[in-house]
Amino acid sequence: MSTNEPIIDEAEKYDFAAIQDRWLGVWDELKPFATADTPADAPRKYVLDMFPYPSGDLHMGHAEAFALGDVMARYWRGRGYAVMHPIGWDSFGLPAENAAIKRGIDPREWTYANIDQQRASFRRYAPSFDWDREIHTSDPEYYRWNQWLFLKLYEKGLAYRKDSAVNWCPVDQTVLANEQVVNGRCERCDSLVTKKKLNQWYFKITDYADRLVDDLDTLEATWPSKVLSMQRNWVGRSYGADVSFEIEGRAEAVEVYTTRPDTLFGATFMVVAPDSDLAEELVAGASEATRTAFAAYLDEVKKSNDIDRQATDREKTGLFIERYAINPVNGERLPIWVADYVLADYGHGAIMAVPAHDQRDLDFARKFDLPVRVVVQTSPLEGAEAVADPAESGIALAGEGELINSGEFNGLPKAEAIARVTAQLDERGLGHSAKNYRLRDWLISRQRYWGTPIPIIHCEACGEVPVPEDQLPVTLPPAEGLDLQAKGKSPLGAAEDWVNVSCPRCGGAALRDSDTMDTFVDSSWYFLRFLSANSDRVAFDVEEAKRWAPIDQYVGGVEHAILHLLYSRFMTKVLHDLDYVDFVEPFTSLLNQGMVLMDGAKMSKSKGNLVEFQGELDAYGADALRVTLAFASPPEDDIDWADVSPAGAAKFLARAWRVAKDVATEPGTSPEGGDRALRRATHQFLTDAPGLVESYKFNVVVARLMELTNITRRTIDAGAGAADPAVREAAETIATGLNLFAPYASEDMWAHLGHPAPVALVVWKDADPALLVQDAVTAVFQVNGKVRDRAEVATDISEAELEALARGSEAVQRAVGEGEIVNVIVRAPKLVNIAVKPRG
Ligand code: ANZ
Ligand code: ZN
Repeated sequence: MSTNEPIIDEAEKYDFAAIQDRWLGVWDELKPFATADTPADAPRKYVLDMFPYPSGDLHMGHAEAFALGDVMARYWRGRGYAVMHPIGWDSFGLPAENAAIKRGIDPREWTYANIDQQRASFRRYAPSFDWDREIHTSDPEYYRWNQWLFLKLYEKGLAYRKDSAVNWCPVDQTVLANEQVVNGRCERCDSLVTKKKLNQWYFKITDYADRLVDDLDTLEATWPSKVLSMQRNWVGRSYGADVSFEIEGRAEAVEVYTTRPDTLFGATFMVVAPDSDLAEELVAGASEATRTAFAAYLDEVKKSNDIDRQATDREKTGLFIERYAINPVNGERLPIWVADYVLADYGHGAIMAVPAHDQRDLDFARKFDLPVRVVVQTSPLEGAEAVADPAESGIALAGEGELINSGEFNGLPKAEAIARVTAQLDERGLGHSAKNYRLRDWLISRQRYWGTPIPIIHCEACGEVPVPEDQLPVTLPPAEGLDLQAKGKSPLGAAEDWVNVSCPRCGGAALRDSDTMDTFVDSSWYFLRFLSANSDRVAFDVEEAKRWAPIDQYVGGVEHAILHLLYSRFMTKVLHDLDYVDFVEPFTSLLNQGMVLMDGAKMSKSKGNLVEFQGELDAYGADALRVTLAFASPPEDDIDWADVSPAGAAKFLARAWRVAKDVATEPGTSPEGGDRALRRATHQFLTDAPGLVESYKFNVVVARLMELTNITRRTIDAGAGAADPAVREAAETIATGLNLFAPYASEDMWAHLGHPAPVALVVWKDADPALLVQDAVTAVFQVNGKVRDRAEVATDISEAELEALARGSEAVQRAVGEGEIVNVIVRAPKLVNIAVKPRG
């Protein structure tokens, strides 16, 4: 598919490589996108692409994402805005470390070499970045502020340490956040994740759970609805009630959380999470045989993860532990079981089981022969005569209906029953309404080298002591001599000189915390660092944040729909509460671009369908690549590289470029009096393009530019030709419009049109609505030379159309009457004469 031949046009040579060479140096000098001197009162937009991870050179996925983000950045400049469009690298993280281990080099070397390569590729690809704001999260100048942020959260009680059973990847030898466990496997290396008890650092994101859900309402119109629901589901807020159950032989009642207090009369047993403290306590009072069986069961349970445990299609396992709970509404004795489908750290780690109305409880009841009692009368399934008994059918009745077998509550519909049962429990002191969240606190500590050191010192006398702010950054020690693969402990712990310090509080011997931060901390606030990228005084300037933030347009892959966005939203809210920013949501609009596929599949080296970014860039040039990506489909859709034509895009660019080259009028020539039809086409583009860009219909904008180019070419080839002032107006409009997609060709066009660079900062011409009106003339319809009717018609009306209009006129038809039409003369657009002779 690749060819290294330049694109040759018959008449003129459009040589993308020469054009690239011509402008790169000029732009380096001009720095058109620097934002340092933006006037204080300028209208502003902040356009940001999710920053890349330096895993090698840029790939086609980057090519697409950055081309699309650049459309928005360039568009807003064309609309007269000062635009912040920075770039940096998310350069800490495991892959660098693993690559370094494999090659026996320092992770720094690998990381910064990749950054250099990506930077060089970016320069050629020419997104409109403000290069003066480049950041790398692995620079001490950056991660120093991660540490600062950590200390702010620590002061507020939002960063804390606790012992907990964490997800442990046995291959990567590190802790994983719940978010990084996919179907029970490590997100990175795909090995089965196990549980391990460790002392870990957490950020208290659960304090923000409600706001993380509620504030999504403000993004309803500007974020993809899929992302909004992924965010909502991740927080997983549910409403229900906490209900107290007395336990025989125990002083204190046990609380369970249920979203269905209306089904309380249908509870037939209780289930406790086997790995909870409660299970351990209750089982202590059971027989020795049961205690032994429980210990064996617990061992098994510890091997599986939360996701598998909750899978509905999983064979249910469990154990009766010889204890009983009392149902608070009817005094019934409910046997207590332990089973792994109940999780220790959700709700209260214990449930009331209602097998008739909850599928997992039903599966469990059927397996262990426990009673099933229907208490909500649901309607039969479509086509069925009656509701099947769940004990028989194995299908729990989850639907709506009225209560039965529920004493005084019989006859109430579900919603009302939930309210009434809860109110009554409340009155009797046996329950109250409650909320629950799936969201857990954010585990941020990692036992790895290549990350931000946690700025805490552990002193035997003083405990946890924060590193004083003026001693930041706590820089990473050199990797040399450290065992980066230290099993189950932090490599940093072995850096003797680094880890042994004196306590900032008492001066005694103390140890640095040897964990590093999850790299999602780095990316949770980087968009603010860009605003003061070079400051060694502040993480970001509060005034700059007021001026530029929040981000007006965020562009990136849907693979970040949950974690990165959730953490950024959390950090923004924290910074808001600490008075550093005056907004609560960081990204006002979000665009998720699709993927670039090859032959219907995700590209990968192993599949042999990898299209190399550099190869395409060499073959077709940056402009053709960018036009191809924008033109292929709406940005949210996937693009199959097998179906697109960068060569076709290059031809279009050559055509547009030659139009500009052919223009024969001087810069500043007034378009007045130019070809009306061309002027109309130009102003129609200027009218429609803003709405199209702002609704992300980039492919349509490219199509419209192609159309305008063709009309302009036709006008040059006919009539007044290249000297028609409307041709200049059209060519200038094409150049400024094309700049969104093809920075080089448009710059060259602009130069051929006699203007100085950069075209990217030229504000688009205003559309003139008066020019949109089609030119009209009055046509006269005659019958035997006598005027019978008139009509307003377009100047370019065809003869057939005009004749049809005349024949359709009622006045003409009346004049023709019963006569025979013998001749019709049509002079478009002004006249139709119908000759008629009487019949007979
Ligand atoms: C009785 C009941 C009857 C329930 C019914 C549901 C349907 P969400 O919506 O996800 O919050 N549950 C509570 N704690 C649990 C735990 N630690 N492990 C596993 N399951 C737990 O789910 C709340 C429901 O999940 C609760 O409502 C409880 O089952 C179960 F027809 O109580 B329900
Ligand atoms: Zn101390």
